[in-house]
Amino acid sequence: MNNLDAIGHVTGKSVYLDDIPVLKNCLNGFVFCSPSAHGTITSLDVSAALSLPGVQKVFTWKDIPGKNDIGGIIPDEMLFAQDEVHFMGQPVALVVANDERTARKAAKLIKIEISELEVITDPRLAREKGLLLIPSRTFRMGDISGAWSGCDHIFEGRVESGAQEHLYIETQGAYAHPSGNGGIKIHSSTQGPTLVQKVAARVLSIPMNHIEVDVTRLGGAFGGKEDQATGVAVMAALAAYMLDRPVKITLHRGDDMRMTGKRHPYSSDVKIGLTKDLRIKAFQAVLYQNGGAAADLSPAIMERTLFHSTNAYFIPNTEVTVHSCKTNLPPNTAFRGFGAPQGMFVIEAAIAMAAREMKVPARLIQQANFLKENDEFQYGQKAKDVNIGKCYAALEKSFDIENIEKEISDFNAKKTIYRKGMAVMPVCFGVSFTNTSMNQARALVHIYQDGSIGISTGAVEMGQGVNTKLIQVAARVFSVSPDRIKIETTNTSRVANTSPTAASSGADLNGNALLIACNKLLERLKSVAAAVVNCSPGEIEIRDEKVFINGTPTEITWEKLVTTAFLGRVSLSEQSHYATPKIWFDKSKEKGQPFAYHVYGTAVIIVRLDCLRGTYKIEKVQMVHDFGNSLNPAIDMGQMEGGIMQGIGWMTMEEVLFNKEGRMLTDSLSTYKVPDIYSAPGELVCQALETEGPEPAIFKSKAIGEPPFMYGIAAFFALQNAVKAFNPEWEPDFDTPLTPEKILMRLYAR
Ligand code: LUZ
Ligand code: MOS
Repeated sequence: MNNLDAIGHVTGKSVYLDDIPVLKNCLNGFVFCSPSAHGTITSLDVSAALSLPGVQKVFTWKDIPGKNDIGGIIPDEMLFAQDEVHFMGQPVALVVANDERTARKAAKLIKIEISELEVITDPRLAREKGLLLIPSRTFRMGDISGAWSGCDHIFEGRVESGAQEHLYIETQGAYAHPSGNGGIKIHSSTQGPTLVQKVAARVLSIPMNHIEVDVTRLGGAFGGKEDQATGVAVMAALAAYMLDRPVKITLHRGDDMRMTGKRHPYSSDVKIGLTKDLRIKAFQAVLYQNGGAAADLSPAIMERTLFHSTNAYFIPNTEVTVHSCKTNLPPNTAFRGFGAPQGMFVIEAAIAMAAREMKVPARLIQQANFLKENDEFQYGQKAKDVNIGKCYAALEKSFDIENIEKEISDFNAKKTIYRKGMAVMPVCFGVSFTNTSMNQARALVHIYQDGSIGISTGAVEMGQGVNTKLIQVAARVFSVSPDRIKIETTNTSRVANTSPTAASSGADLNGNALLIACNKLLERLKSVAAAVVNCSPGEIEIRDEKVFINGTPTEITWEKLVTTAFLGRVSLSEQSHYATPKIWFDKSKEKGQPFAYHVYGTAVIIVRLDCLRGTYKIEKVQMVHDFGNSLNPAIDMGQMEGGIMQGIGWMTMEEVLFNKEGRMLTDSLSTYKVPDIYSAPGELVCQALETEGPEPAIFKSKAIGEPPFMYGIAAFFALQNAVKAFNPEWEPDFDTPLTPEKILMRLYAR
């Protein structure tokens, strides 16, 4: 089945937040932000802005009826700065005017005086000064201090990974209006409608039932709207509530880039110990997470970094610590992979260090240490249905790695201005929110009298195709045409207390909840049919919109059955609840079974480097990926291609820069380079590993959102290998992104 949004998207008919017709008298808000990254506000004068004709109100923290707190996990983030500012771009005030231009103009008239304080952008420096967002955490297994003596080789090094801008096509925005009986309705471009509802209630000091959040679809999110859509939505709600008028806020691209957090940069120290036979005996790492000025989702991201710090390997003795450091940058946040890519880059860098010194291809070290069935992860879970070895073997076979390696070294031996490089990236990604309580979902299904079906869940469509997958689930259970089914907007009044659509688990959680509701309705309809034809419900089947008895078709159509049920006063609505079974985690021991299952796969990337210019081309990406039993191969392949491209972008060209004063230097598309069509791989081949798929995955179709992102890490090591082939004297360092500029310096480094 095609993505049901495809036609709407290409014809421009899909409705996004900015396409929702607003009510008469709608006002526009513009956010006034801190011009300084750290300081004490000594004066704030909004009088000139307020007196500009067309300006209705300038909101500051003083106008908040409830709590000035929008923190998602811990209460450390204000809606509007109060006494101090902690990052450049931090909201200080909201100007609300009759139109956006006026609001923007008025914001320029606001006078703020700030007594500057020291700006810290380096996470290591922050830690030295004791600036941590939350207490540090360590995952341990085996005996790390005793393990070194058993190693034949020990290597140490430093690893840096950079930030990444989400660059969702649709910027952050919200539209709120009074909805009667003291309520507020918020249309928000958020992955987490319930979080918006909860925080708006807290800030306005009204109960959650007075706030309705509605989401049609997002123009991309990638994690950037899991937590960070909340601020803008709550500002719109505040203004709508206080002024009793509709209010809309849409961030311009530059403002969005300056105000919102990115993927966390990490700076890490790593030590790895191996035996002669390439077995990794010991792995120790200390990671400094650059959290920005407030916790946001950093605690959860830190946790996922710890879970994935050994990637797809079994390492008997490990000790990994993450410090979540408070700096004067926008609060860094969720981004596809959620800390896992950063953790995996560290272990892969350590393997690359070892490979170089031991003069073997890194892939042999990777291969010698792959997880096997029932191996224990450092967090206590036993690895099940492990197929990393199978993925690698399939890749080796279809790709003929050894032969390609030889071709590449022959090519490099010709010493043209080009060099080629290759690298392999295995991936093991745990599926479930690491916070066990978030792994729950609900669905509401109505069958209408005419046989059409309406579905509400907590899933937010953001281009990933979850709505199409949900339709497939219902169509399969009822055995009706997908045309009969409509997915409603995601709305907190219809489906309450939802988890954000995140952690690659939107289809699993909401799909399983939907499955339960549909099955209940199906059983009920079967009983109705059984009563009509005088048999037992067990003999009834509904197939292709017809009722069958013991395999024989009857005259009863789907529509007739539904009408009969309705006239018989049988309920045609169902609401259901799903909670992922068997998962748990004990934080006091840092052990448990946090994931419903793991996704495995292996990719290889070949690059061709122009050693005169430092520019490069990704020649080929080939991978073997375990999709389980894919519910929608077209959608899953789209996620695969998009994910790997985004991963390659993070590793090679997307460079977020802040200066010492905490000013973002890459706040537009002329200074922040993302992959375009010219950066796409010359060839991309994805082979599906045929597996049965795990039970908790919806119809055994494995989660696809995040795992492919990490294949992109191979691009970094492939480029490194190409540079080494040109400049053998170069001592490789591990500092992403490996931009053409950085490559050029390394090509000629002595
Ligand atoms: N969000 C979250 C996530 O709140 N918890 C998670 O474990 C997670 N994992 C991946 C992406 N988003
Ligand atoms: Mo996410 S990084 O919002 O799954």
